[in-house]
Amino acid sequence: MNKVGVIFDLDGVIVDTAKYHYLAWKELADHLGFSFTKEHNELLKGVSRDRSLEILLDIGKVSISEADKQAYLKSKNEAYLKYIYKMDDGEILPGAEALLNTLDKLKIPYVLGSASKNAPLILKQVHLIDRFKGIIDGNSVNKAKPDPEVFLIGAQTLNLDPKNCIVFEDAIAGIEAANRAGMISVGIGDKETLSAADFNFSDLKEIPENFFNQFINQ
Ligand code: B16
Ligand code: MG
Repeated sequence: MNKVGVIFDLDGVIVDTAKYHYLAWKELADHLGFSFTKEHNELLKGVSRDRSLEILLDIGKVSISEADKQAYLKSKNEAYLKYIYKMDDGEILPGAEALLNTLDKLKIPYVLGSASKNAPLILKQVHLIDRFKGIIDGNSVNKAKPDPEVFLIGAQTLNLDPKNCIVFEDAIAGIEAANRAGMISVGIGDKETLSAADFNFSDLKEIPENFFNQFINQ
């Protein structure tokens, strides 16, 4: 029996929702009167919603009350959801479905480990929700990545030792979380940016089917 399992990050690995986060955060920055660029948006990848707002306010050098923060978190999410409701299967990133098919064939179980509180909705929109053995998301954790909590709950859901879990991640904070959890980390995206990962691929299409052979039946 296989002793390994996989934990997938969502944004940047299975789908690209960063572009919608960008549009929604930009709307808020415009409202607050400062510019928020795509480069700024890079800083928010893999970061929790609350922390993203803190970073955005730092960029604009804006200080607001706790009540306003809560109101802006709500309005930003409402703006973001307008884009999410328009998503469909066409937005699944190249190679993702083929990789899930490979894992099914190899009988390697997989769960989601995302910072997003919208993860179940996004997976529903792209019709992938029924494929995952479990969804661990921003609603399931107390501590955001780079804390390993989300992935450690993922290992429990898979009923596997952390060292036998392979994490696919596109964000520095996510790779750090996987490494701190004692898991096998796979960086998806820029190799230099994700140099702390155990393995690197520019996208999921690049992963050869025999990649998993080194971990199974050992
Ligand atoms: P939400 P991931 C993360 O998703 C995004 O990369 C990050 O930009 C976002 O702030 C975070 O989810 C929270 O998302 O506002 O939907 O709860 O990469 O961990 O799948
Ligand atoms: Mg991500």
